[in-house]
Amino acid sequence: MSVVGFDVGFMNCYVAVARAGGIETVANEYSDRCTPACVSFGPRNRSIGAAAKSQVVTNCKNTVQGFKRFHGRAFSDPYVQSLKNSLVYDIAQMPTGTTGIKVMYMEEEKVFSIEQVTAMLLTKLKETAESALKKPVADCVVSVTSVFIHLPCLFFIPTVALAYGIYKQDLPAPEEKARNVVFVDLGHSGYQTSVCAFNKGKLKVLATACDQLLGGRDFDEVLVKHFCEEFGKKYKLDVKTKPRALVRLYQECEKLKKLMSANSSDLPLNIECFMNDIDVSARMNRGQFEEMCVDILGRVEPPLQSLLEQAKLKKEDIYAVEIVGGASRIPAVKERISKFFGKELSTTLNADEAVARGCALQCAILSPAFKVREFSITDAVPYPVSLKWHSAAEEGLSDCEVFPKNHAAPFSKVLTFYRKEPFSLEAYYSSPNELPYPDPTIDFDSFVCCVPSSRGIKHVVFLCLQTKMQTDQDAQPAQGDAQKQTEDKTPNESEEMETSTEENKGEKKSDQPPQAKKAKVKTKVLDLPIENSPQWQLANDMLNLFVENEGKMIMQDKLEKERNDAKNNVEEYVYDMRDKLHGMLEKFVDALSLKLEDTENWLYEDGEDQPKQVYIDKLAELKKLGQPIMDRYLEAEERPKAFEEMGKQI
Ligand code: ATP
Ligand code: K
Ligand code: MG
Repeated sequence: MSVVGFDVGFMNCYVAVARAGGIETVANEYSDRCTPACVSFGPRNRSIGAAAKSQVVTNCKNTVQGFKRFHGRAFSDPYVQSLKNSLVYDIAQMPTGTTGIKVMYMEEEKVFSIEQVTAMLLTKLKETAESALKKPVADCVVSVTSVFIHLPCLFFIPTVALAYGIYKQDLPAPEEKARNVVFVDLGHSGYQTSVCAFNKGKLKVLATACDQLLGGRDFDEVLVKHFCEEFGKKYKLDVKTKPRALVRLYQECEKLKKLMSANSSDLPLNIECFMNDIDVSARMNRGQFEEMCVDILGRVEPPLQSLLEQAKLKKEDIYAVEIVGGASRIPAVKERISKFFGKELSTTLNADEAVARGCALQCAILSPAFKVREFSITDAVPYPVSLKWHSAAEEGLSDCEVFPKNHAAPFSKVLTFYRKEPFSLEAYYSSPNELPYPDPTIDFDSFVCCVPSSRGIKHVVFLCLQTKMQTDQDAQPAQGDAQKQTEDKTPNESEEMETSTEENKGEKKSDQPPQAKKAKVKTKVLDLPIENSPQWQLANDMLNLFVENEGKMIMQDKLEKERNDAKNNVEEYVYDMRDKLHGMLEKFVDALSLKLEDTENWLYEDGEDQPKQVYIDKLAELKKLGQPIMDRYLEAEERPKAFEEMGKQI
């Protein structure tokens, strides 16, 4: 059984695998542990990862990067609309209303949904994992940002914190005062922070805060904007009109930004043949850069402030501040975080690989194939959840907040309703305006379940918030999943509803509602199917279609690769044999050398683009001529040796 963690970043992806010896980040076919989140479409195949990134400039209209931000967003979402003009590739509305990506693929215009493009990337990451493990991926954990509230997984598993907690040897004992550690991840697109309390074998998320629209990209954009203006004045170039030039400028600005992290002196930016055959050049230093980024830098502190307020902690209560994510390397960012907490920052975790490693660890914990040191994780509910139901007396709707912000999760609560009639319960996010996608056009997902009528009047509903691994596509908490309880009381506002939390130790007991103990009461246990009004959840038939199409595209890529390999074999043979003909095979040359020359020309003309079999046949044809020569050569080589041998024997 193979256990894998994927960090699917906005810009960079990492793959970590769990092995007997521990967690290991694995490299792709270019011996690079970082795989760019990039997919490129061509007339015959797709390229994914590093191969796609190399086409960002040459095939810019059909090379897609930075697509993570479209997840769960309507095409009409103002944020998506605001991005439309700054993208070099086209986006389009999917029939379901979500955002799709429009490209030329196999010489046809195609629109792929954001899920499909992400699946393509995952196909590549899976291949990377499988070639490292030499077996198929059985289980995996994929990182998502804490703002992916539409997903059935519901919670942000604090993977980075997990990676920290499991390896730290000196955590306080369970009965001692917990150690509070702040984690900061500043990636390319998002800024996520959390504060966690650690004891030996235990981690509790106290609070999370994020700025989902702050990342390294914003710093690149400041530079791009600046140089567009400068080149406009200096060279009279309107960079924004040329997608290719714009893409190159983004690449160069990102490089410059990284250089400025290491170097505070004046640095050059040179691009040859940038636009209209003009070479451009400019200079910048860290001081100027920081001045230009002052607004962006001002967004570093608010989430940190919010963490302390939510967790009711003072700066002195924080033991350490751990930073990860590529953009956390920007000196001004580090300076601000460090100044805010009044302490040196720690870099215990690998800034690039921590998330993938944490995912692999989480996967190992969840997988029965691995034994990981006992470690308990209590996550925090990032957005409060409420329940709504029609009260029995037809007095209208009742509701109550069952899981307030930062409530522990996974967690199960037992709610008791006294009803004869069937009724429905609807779960929803209590404060829609606090949700990360403040899009007025979206009616937020709600989860409804119908409780059927029963002969008795007492209904006990288990409400579970969980981060358990599910094979089922439904976000349907089975009763057996009830995992945890405390003495927590939910406010009881309605007469017919009584809420309490019950002792459920292990799965066996939780299968049986507590009433079962009383002999007179007959208990019927039902799984209540949850109807999700999934704005953006893929319907099953759609999902199947996508899976099928992905399979076809994988096959197409494979065929194209085989075709190219077959072509390369012909080419290689031509060069190899020609070398030999001038060397060791010289005396055996006959028609072959002409044939080789013909074939070489053919490769650049009619043979440029042929089906695989044509190349295979061509190679066989050449070998038919070449092999006897090789044989004769070998024979001639062997003959004197054989005589020598014979001589010795005589
Ligand atoms: P996200 O987490 O938002 O999905 P990601 O995981 O792809 O994005 P990372 O790989 O953590 O992002 O970080 C990439 C960002 O970090 C890019 O903006 C990159 O330019 C920036 N970065 C990397 N190294 C440095 C450096 N030395 N100085 C400044 N910025 C850097
Ligand atoms: K990353
Ligand atoms: Mg990241």
